[in-house]
Amino acid sequence: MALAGCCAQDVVTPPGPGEDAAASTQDDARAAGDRDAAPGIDATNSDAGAMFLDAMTAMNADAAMSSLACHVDRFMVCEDLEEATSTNDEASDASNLNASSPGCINGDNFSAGGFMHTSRICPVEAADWYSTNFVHCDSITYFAEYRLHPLTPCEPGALRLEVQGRNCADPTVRCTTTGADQSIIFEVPPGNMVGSFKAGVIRVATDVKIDYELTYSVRR
Ligand SMILES: [Ca+2]
Ligand SMILES: [Ca+2]
Repeated sequence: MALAGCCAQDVVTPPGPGEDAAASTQDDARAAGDRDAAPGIDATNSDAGAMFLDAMTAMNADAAMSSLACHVDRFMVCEDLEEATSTNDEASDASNLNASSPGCINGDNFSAGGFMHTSRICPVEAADWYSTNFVHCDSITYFAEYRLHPLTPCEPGALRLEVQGRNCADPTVRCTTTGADQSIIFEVPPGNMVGSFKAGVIRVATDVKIDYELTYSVRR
């Protein structure tokens, strides 16, 4: 017969010489079983394969993450000279960092300025908080910006930059993330007071030691 491939099984063929109906039925059943079994086995292998690949991907991701220089043994010595005698883990204990310009020294006499500070987060620290004095202008709105740049290779999000009282959802505040770098820029409206901003470098990942640069600047 010239039938082959997909359509052969659909043709009812009378038992030929030496064959009987029962044998044909067994063959058909076995063939049907094979047809049913094959996709089932394939699907199982496929699921197992996908799970295996997922597991390998996760393991590779974990391995890649733990191989980053920031991940350390938390019991290892981690020197932080800035906190040798007192900690700055909470906003109330913030280290003071003075900018080269606090905004408007008087009236609307604005000058741009800032600082760059290099420091370290150790595995046992919750955060590093810094306070910076500022002065409002009489009628000028200016911008203040904190930028966090990790110097130690680490996954994005291992640290979080925060400025007390400034909410990223506020239209006068803009928070951006570029790779591991974070920035918070916000408006400083006209006013008649002297105050201080408090910025925190918060440790999010566990068992990390990260050197970083915190940059502050004011501009119009
Ligand atoms: Ca520190
Ligand atoms: Ca600290």
